[in-house]
Amino acid sequence: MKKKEKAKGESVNIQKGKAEFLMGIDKIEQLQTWLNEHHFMSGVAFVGRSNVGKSSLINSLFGKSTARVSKTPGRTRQINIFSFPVEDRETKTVKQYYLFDVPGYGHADVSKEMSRNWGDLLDMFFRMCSEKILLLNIQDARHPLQDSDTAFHDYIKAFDLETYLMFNKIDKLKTQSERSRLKNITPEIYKSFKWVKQIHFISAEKGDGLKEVEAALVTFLSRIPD
Ligand SMILES: Nc1nc2c(ncn2[C@@H]2O[C@H](COP(=O)(O)OP(=O)(O)OP(=O)(O)O)[C@@H](O)[C@H]2O)c(=O)[nH]1
Ligand SMILES: [Mg+2]
Repeated sequence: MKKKEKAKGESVNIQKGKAEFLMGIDKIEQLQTWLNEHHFMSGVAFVGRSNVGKSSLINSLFGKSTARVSKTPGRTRQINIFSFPVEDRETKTVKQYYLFDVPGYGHADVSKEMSRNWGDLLDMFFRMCSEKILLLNIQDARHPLQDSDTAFHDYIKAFDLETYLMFNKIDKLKTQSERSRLKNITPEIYKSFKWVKQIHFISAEKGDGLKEVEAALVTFLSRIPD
């Protein structure tokens, strides 16, 4: 039985290069309307500090040039919504899900007004998105648990969303001791952040750990009842 389940899990995958950009939303009212109209949506949201590699990870998982990768931090100023297909090669079915590229938090270089708007947007988003949304929190492997990361976790714990933590840019960890220092903090994270169900060590650029992330993502999605 176990073997059969595993085999099925392996036959499900994201269809590469088929994610479709639907819209970028930066106004609260527009977001509320969209969320109301898509009440039964399921999918995945990518959230993290500016410049940690959210858009790069999206591109690696869903196909090149799905999201725009920035040269300057804080470029993603709106919630970008995409749809993407997941195929089950065994049953030959394809299902559509939503993907949300959420503006980075903790960017110091923005005006008060803009950062208030971000806060309001995120509030609306997290209040209205359901347990059908998986939250992927991306952090920089070289700088884990920055103040804004812990502040973000403090903030989202009330929403009770299943969350997976991605430590990205592990290709930049050059020494064994840097790597083991990062691995050593994981028990503490599971203990302090109960909503974090998985931790992955990845490189969106070099590809490390991405197969496991894709498998975890499609497993989460295939568990959601229709
Ligand atoms: N070395 C390395 N660089 C990466 C990796 N992932 C992303 N980068 C680089 O980090 C920079 C920021 O990447 P983005 O994907 O735009 O980051 P983001 O989180 O979407 O940034 P904002 O949209 O501004 O919040 C780019 O220069 C990427 O090329 C990685 O795994 N390794
Ligand atoms: Mg981005």
